[in-house]
Amino acid sequence: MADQQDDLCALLKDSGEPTLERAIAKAREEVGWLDNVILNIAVTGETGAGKSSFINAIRGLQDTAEGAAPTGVTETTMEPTMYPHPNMPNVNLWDLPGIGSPTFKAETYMKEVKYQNYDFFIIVSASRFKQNDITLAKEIKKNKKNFYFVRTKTDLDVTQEVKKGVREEQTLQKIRNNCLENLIGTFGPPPVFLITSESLQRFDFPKLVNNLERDLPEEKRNALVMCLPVYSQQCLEKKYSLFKKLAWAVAITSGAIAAVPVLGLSQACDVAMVVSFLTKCYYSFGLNDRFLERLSDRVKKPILAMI
Ligand SMILES: Nc1nc2c(ncn2[C@@H]2O[C@H](COP(=O)(O)OP(=O)(O)O)[C@@H](O)[C@H]2O)c(=O)[nH]1
Ligand SMILES: [Mg+2]
Repeated sequence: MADQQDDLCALLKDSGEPTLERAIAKAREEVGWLDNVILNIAVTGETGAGKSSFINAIRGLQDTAEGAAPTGVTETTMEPTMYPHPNMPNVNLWDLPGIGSPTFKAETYMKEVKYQNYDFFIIVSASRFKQNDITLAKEIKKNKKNFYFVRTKTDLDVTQEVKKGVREEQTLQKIRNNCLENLIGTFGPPPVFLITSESLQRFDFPKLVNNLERDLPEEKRNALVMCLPVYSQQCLEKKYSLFKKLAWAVAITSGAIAAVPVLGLSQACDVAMVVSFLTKCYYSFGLNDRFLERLSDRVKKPILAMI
């Protein structure tokens, strides 16, 4: 009993609220979004630009994994294709056909792809951004949505230039200038993020995520942090603070439900909520077999030696 009292006091302290009622109300608000928040990310660009590879990387899937978006293929379906996140079914990545194809003319593109369904747009190119990309960005802006220019396959340029004796930093600066040349007159200096879907921790992907987090409302920002694969220590730390913040809320809410005086039901609710939360932690931190196997391959250590 004394232990329970101590636990309750600790939970109240974490909540920052003066009374249990207020703490429960706040906790309910905090966890309410967990199962309900919806995040729709649109990825658009020419065929071959690297849309499908980027979508797979964000979903933490290798291109050959079951359920991965097919890569290196000439697109035949000319309509938006939805790829739900494997661990967060309310987070969807949308592979959109490039602007300017006969079916998707620049003027009607936004309407055709049902722009209002997406939280933001990633405009992907493996080279310079072209007039169609600029037209699209203008349309997105006109419709009060955010867009981000993402330059893919940066790893290939860097490797090629290193062979000629050019340092990585110089190559990155050259690509950045090259991309900005086309865009700067139209948008001021728009952020362009240089990435490689082969390895998200390299180049500007962390910066892109910081920008997305800055622009998204809190619940969607949390969903983004939760769903991204662990690609860096900073990413791991963000996940850690998010789950830590949520842990007290889940503890209080599940405890409050357990106080409902309906025989049998209270415990069922309590356990289901805690299990659902722990399952989210498990996948978000990449503790499932598939992620551990990939990590083990990358660091060249057996799984048991990493734990
Ligand atoms: N090295 C490297 N290859 C990439 C990258 N992104 C895509 N690719 C490759 O480029 C080709 C086309 O990519 P894909 O994602 O299918 O392009 P999409 O047509 O825009 O969906 C595939 O063979 C990918 O493996 C990247 O960042 N780095
Ligand atoms: Mg594709």
